[in-house]
Amino acid sequence: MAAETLSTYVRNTTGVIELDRPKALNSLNPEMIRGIKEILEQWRDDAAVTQVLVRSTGPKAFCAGGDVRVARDGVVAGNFEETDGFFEMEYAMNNLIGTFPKPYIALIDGVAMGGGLGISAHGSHRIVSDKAFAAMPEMNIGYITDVGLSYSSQRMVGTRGKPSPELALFWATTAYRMYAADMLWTGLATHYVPNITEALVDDIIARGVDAALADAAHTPNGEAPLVALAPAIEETFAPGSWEEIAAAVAAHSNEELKELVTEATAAASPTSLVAAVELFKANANVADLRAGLDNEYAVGTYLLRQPDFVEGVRAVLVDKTKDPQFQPASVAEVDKEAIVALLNYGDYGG
Ligand code: QUE
Repeated sequence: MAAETLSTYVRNTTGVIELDRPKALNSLNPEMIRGIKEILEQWRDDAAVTQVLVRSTGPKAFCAGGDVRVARDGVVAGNFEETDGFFEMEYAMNNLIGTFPKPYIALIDGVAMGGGLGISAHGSHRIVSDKAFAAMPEMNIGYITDVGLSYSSQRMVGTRGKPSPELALFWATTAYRMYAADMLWTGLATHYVPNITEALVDDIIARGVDAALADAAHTPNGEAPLVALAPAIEETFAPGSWEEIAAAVAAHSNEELKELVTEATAAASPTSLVAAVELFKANANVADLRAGLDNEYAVGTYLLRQPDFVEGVRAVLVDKTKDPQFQPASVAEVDKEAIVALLNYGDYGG
């Protein structure tokens, strides 16, 4: 693997994937995605590789997402075939991780958003540090929660001991930042190591991930912030429509939730919010991760062709003016039926 933004190599019997694009917070460009996909296909069937470790070379970010600036350029140029192909390859890589037959270990030692969760959350070992946080902010760029997370987030169990589709939908529509304690409680993370060091990496490679974690893993101090918020979230983020959710939040006695949701969705694409609710409804009932990714692809390729994606990436990442003019501008005007028609609702009865 020669791409300068990614290094892959085998140490002892560990396949190591290093993200090395620090100026873009390791956001995944097509070369990086292709490189990860191809090396995983090789290591999956290579008996000399017993586990895979993915990490960042830099101290700041694990991975801030997919390179949506490149995707936006493709859309602006009318190059939909290439842009669709980018997402198709990324989702194939996510499914490869979700079905990987060996330990797949992600060292989440910094920001993990969007595509960064797609290369970590489907693995068997998601190790988070005090520098880790996780968010899905796609509603701010006219897109939806993808890379398999609209499927897997609804099924995660965590130390809480049960999944919560409502909490998952809350997380995916508000860009709420989960830090280590929230990630362990909800199941996004499996292990907590306050300070991830080279010694930990060396130990994982020398003795295997489970032996290393038996010594290094800790329990976070204090309660996860979501413990207190979860009851109100579960009373309001029931799968219905975004309008029902917004009305339930507005009528709820929990002022903290009301404020948080109002503020978080003020600059969100109305089309994204409607699409996210439908996508989560559909992906609550599909058979497997691949079917969940197929639904994301169907809605995602549709959204790339709507005005909000180009406008959202412009306002958030290109010009950074944070003033997106989304169209339609209200949830009531969104063509929900066009989105519903794209989705496989599995065995969902409603
Ligand atoms: C939504 C997103 C992304 C985002 C912000 C959003 C995303 C992404 C980045 C990002 C952040 C910093 C960088 C960079 C990219 O931000 O996918 O190159 O330096 O990659 O609201 O989906």
